[in-house]
Amino acid sequence: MSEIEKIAKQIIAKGRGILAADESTGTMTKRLSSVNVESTAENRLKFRETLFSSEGMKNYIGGVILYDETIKQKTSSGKTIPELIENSGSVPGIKVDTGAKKLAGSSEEKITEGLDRLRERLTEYYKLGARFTKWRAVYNISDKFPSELSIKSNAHALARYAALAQEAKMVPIVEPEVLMDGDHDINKCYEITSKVLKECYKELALHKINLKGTLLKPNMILSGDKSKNKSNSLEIAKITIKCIKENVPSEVPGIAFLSGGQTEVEATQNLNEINKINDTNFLMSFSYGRALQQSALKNWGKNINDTNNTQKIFNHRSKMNGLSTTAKWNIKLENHVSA
Ligand code: 5MM
Repeated sequence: MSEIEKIAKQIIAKGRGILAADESTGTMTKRLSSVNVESTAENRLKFRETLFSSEGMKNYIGGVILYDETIKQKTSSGKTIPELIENSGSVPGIKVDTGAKKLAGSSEEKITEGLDRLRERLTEYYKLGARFTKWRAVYNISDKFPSELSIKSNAHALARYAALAQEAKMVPIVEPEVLMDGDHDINKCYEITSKVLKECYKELALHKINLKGTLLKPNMILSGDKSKNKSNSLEIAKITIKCIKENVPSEVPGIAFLSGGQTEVEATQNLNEINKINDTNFLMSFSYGRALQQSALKNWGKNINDTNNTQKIFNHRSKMNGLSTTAKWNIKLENHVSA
């Protein structure tokens, strides 16, 4: 087994998942202002260091996705951030796209950029300690979207990124996110996500990607956030597994779902349900941003020096999600957190 194949499995081995802490400065500024904290490089580091040095990292977080600023920062004790992550047995990763921009030709849609100088940036990130990478494409659902142009051009960019990441000996996480915004039903989300995934794997094959050394980070199949017909966890789990089975080649070792605007408990419950009925060989895990950090951030915003309680909250969320990867979570466990 090659090194990247080992790493792909290691970061989402049973009981573990990924902490997506790769918010760009703009997004992080929104998150921090929501809890009335000024977005300085120092504060962004302080919050992230609080999470990365918590106990929950050791047992439940197999990988952390960093942002360019963070991977170059040092902790209060002088360690690099990748060293801090490795010390807890987790693998440092890096977001390498430079964001979703207006798609020329269909200007209400987005194309993810970042291919220019990517080879050089990947070499630098490897030296800094990154062993896996992430690139996110976004698609909106509406009567006319996503267009064929958006599906094809984003799949092409994802595949070119994945090829360069593997050339640089890092695992590419392929993240095509079909957004939850809208009033569409769950079947529409299934239909669009299927189309998007098919196109992605067509392009990945064309670019000769070793699928065993990749991970997929998709959305779960959900109805739109404004839909009147909400599905229950079992329905979500069934249709999500169906979509994955039909569109993801069996060589892909695992799926690390994004949370995409679900509440913390919804994201945990839905993944737990997926693992209860998972009849595939894919490891089914998480790569959550908001669903791992929201409550911890809220507490930290009240007092940015309250490391202890912020870590307790993060440990709890990490544990709940860790349990959901082996279908051992249940709602009663949610009452046991104390901040
Ligand atoms: C953590 O947020 C990530 C980066 O966001 P921006 O580049 O827009 O600042 C994002 O890619 C994230 O990794 C995924 O969307 C998953 O996060 P959620 O919160 O949906 O689980």
